Amino acid sequence: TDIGPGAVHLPDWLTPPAQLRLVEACRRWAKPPAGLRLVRTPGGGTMTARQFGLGWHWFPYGYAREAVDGDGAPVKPMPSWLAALGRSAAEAAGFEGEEAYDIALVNFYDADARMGMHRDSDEKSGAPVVSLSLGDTCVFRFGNPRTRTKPYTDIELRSGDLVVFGGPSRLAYHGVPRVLPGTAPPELGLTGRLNITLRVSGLGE
Ligand code: MD5
Ligand code: FE
Repeated sequence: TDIGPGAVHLPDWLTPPAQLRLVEACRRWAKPPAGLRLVRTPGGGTMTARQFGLGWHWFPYGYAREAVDGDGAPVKPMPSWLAALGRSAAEAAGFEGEEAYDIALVNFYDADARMGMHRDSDEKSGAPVVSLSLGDTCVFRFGNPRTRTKPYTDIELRSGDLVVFGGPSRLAYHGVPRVLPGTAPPELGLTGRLNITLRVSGLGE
């Protein structure tokens, strides 16, 4: 289903076993070094969703190979199977491209976490962003490329859902106003929500 120009939502794209494998991989990657951390914003605040990266580490506002605002350790590599999953997700949504997915950013939301309206503009490539949701359902706010306010559309993203943001939606404002606690599939053993975004850095080697 299209949720906007170039934004494609494929509910239940990941099978339950595929979801479980991703959650288990996230549990390993979230450990130090360069594991899950609080993101500090330049204004002195902290984001409520915690994050880690594979391949590249995101900080406000850029990318580095080390967890520069965390423990300083080198980021874990982007596994080739995850890069391949990014490509097949983009293709499932109708996007074609030759650039390799070389970044995974994983956000963990507990019951109280949210993400304010923002644009993802630190990548040097226009390749679509692939978003995979695991665990608790959230309300995702899909905005527009001009303002962080209306018009926007709120949709629920559930465990296993894929959304691909390409074309004119690549630079749209978006956020996560809330998480619906206790809605995760029980077999994942997950309290909270994980979101994996797969991106093309455009930064080269
Ligand atoms: C999330 N993560 O659910 C979202 C999913 C982030 C972030 O926003 O920056 O880590 S990615 C949603 C996204 C990416 C690129 C473009 C658009 C949405 N969009 O145009 O709406 O944790
Ligand atoms: Fe974003």
